[in-house]
Amino acid sequence: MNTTKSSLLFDEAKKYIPGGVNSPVRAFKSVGGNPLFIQKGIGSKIYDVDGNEFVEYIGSWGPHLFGHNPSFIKQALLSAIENGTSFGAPTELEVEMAKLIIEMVPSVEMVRMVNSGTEATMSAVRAARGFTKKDKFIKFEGCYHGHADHFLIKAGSGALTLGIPTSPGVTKGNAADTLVADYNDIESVKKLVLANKGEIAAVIIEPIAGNMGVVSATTKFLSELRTICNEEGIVLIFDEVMTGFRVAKGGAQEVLNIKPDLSTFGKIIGGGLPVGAFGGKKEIMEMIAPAGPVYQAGTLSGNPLAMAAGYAGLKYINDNPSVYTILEEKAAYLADGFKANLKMLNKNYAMNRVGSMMCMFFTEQPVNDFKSTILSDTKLYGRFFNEMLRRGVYLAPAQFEAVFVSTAHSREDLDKTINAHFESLDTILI
Ligand code: KE4
Repeated sequence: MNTTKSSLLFDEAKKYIPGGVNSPVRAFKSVGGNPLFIQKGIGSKIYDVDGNEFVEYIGSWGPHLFGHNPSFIKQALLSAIENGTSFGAPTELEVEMAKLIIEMVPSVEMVRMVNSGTEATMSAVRAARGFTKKDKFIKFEGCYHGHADHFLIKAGSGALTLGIPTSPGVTKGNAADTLVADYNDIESVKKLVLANKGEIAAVIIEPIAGNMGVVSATTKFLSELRTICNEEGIVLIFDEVMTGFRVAKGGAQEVLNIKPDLSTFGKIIGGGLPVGAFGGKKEIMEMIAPAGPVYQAGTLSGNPLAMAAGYAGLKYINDNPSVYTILEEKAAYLADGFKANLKMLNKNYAMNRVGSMMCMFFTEQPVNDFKSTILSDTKLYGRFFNEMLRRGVYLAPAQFEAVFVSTAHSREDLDKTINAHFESLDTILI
């Protein structure tokens, strides 16, 4: 596979951009080799600057539920741009977008648009602190909520992949209000609540974690968490930046049937443009300026282009809920193919899947929390990733991420991936 142009571009990029990339996980650091510079994406395929074609499963880390550049999102953007790009003033589409999110996610009574998942989660925690007048909050080891200082404590995704769970630059003061519990372990939550009685504003959790690979919280754990939050006056925040509109129309909270007080969104609601959102109970959201005293703002929040792309995607989902049946069929077919391969290779690697997001771990133990996920052999994952790349399949360049199946992945794409999966494992497991 010729990757000359990508290598030259990467050498140049490293002179001007930290690590040559604008987000760490793109740098292929944990899988080895150099990142590929992408020229374009169409449907289930991406093409790099050397002309290589890949069936890809990153989907821009989640936004592309319908594959790259679906016509209805592209058309929405082309017509929106005729009116300009951004006004810094309210527009009708922002109202329609808020109404649609509220219609699709019953726990959301009010919503504020922002420009990234990080902005959504940091704003949700601030809203909870303003509402409860308490400072501390609980997160879970292995969950990633973006790069705001107080989240970079035992985080997931890139922070985990790069082995820097607690980042330099995060002050002791900031970290002091962040309490870290163990995912799917209600006793660890109870201990923190007891030790910090009356001081905890919020619990934030990925109800289906996608940043330590894919690991779902159990409904038992979440319902016990819900009860504790009710009893203690703690705001329960579901970080659905990845799972929102991914695993179901109503997100993970629909699949797991637990109602949070606040939810955060991103990725799919932007259709590939920078968008995040946080929303939930009216009494909490009305704390947000200018309705209330909790300040939160953003120059490009709700901007017309991002709203056009995001609204087109959400409206398509709302009008075609069969999207999730299609995604389930495709993802199940892929997972079954992987499982058949593992059987033939006499390997019992853990595989977790919820709808169209899944992860295969290089450990034969079940993976249901952070402690089990880090048993994965990340070096072997790196070799697997590169073998798949050589065979024209582009997976996440890190073990602690998710594979995203889109409606654009054809049976041919899936068969190609299943064959490449067998050959790649057969090659590295000799
Ligand atoms: P952004 O600030 O990157 O838009 O969103 C942060 C975020 C918050 N919450 C969850 C559950 C998330 O998954 C994310 C971001 N996801 C990672 C992928 N694992 C982004 C990829 C990257 O950092 O480049």
